[in-house]
Amino acid sequence: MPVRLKRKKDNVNTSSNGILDVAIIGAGLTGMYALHKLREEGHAVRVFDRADGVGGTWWWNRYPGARVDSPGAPFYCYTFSEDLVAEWEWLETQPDQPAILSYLNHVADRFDLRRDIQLATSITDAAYEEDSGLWVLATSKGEEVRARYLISAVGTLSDAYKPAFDGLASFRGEVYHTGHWPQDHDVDFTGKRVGIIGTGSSGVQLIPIIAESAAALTVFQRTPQYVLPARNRPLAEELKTLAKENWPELRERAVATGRPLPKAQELAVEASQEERNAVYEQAWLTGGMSLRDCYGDHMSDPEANELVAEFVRKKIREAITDPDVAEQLLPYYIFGAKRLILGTGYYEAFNRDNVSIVDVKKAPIVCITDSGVETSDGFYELDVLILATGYDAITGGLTSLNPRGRDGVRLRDVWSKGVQSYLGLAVSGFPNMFIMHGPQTPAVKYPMHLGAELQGDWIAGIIRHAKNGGFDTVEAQAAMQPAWGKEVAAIADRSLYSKAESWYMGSNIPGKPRQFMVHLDGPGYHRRIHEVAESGYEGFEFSKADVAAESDAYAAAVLS
Ligand code: NA7
Repeated sequence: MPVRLKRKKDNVNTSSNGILDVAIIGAGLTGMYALHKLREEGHAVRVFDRADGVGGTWWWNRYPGARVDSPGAPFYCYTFSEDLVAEWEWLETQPDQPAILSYLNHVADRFDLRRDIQLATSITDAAYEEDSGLWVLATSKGEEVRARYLISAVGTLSDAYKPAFDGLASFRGEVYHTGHWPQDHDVDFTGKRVGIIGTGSSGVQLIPIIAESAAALTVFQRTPQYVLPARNRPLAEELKTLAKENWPELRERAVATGRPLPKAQELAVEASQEERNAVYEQAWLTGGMSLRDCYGDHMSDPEANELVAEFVRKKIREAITDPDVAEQLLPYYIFGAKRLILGTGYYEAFNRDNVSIVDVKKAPIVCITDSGVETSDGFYELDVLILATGYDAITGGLTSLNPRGRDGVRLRDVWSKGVQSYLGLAVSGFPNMFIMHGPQTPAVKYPMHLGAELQGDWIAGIIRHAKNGGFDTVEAQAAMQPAWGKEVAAIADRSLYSKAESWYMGSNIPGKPRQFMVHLDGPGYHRRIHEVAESGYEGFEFSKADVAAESDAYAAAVLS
């Protein structure tokens, strides 16, 4: 029988030398929920985050204009506590970054999370110690932390991607990445010549704001986007009341269908042109993701997809006065296959005299010099250069840590030809490590907080199962991984999401294996992991650690 280590209560979570039950990397919305849940289960838990505050991506993305660009309030929030829902007032339909960050800070206080969150601390190494069955972590503060379980809650969009442009370091002006926006001062664009590379969500949100004060703004665009009007506005009282009064039912529907409110069942291809146009116009006026969601076949039937895509192109042509500029902004790939973007005044910004667009697909960026950007057909002198170039999405946060599993094998090597996992939650060879919102899960295609809660509950369940059985080690069986990979790929192949270059596929990062990384059936995914739990965790191996080694490790840690 393994010896349960006795710990002095006050030693747990305060000393970096104590053995934790669970170490969590990341104090964003997933890590905060995992902390709450696992602590409720009686575990000694500590969260580490490199930032100076909680909030994960909402801590870092402080660029002007950053706001929720998925279905927003009152549903972009934690769902597990009716009291929390009742007491929090959302003011706008698409809350901005300060509003989301203040909500997450409220959650940290409300559930007394801060005492177990260690900020301004990067985890610089994570290695599984075979003999003891513990994870040994090194921190940027020079500490060594030992934990039975390791949870990666590093976020899907946390590893900022800076393309390796020749000469970038030589640029003498200001350089910012949207994902690492300055925390300590506002960036003033007044009267400056600003260049921005990238027109994903971050670029699209930022561009109209810079345009208002910059002397000149040059937008370096590689791929045009489908930008839908966000139409952020005060949140209607009726919707606030509906949400607060019906939360359990709405939550239940969101678990079952991925949406708290019913989804349109009508098909675009079956509607008459007149009907369809009326529906599209109304959805365009309503804003948010209404246009995508106004028919049920946009993301499954190429014909329906082209109908809605052409409607957006028509709107872009109408919004932009110069037809040549409009032409450059027209997207011709599957609508929604790259993440749809919600913008405010984006297309209109290109009607301003101080805004110009440069197509870097036609004339690629050759280098950055000390004074600007050189493309194959021109030079653009700049005072400020903004990289809105996105993230090594979904896997980058974890592969940049590159944990070492059994036999010192590195995760990056295991995933060098593509992600392998079981349920997207665990990787064979990496016992006692769980991944939240990682690859091969619905992370970015399911209500974020709800997905974090369901995964957090599942992880708490498997840890409880191991503990009750007297097991120290839980590991995904290698044989389960290929089938899981096929299951995720088959769902992607049936949809239109996998039919374009996007960060869902890893195609934004040179050299990254192309593989559709998102499980597209959120409700099905959560039913599936629930069934695995019900079966007694089929596909996982539970074992006991070497007790002597564990005791030695504990003694060494306590004595050091
Ligand atoms: P995204 O959506 O990944 O957008 C990155 C943008 O940067 C996109 O337009 C890219 O063009 C462009 N990019 C990337 N590398 C280059 C190079 N080398 N040259 C030119 N252009 C480049 O990141 P965001 O931060 O905007 O948004 C990420 C998510 O965060 C978003 O979905 C929201 O949820 C919030 P490409 O399209 O790849 O041709």
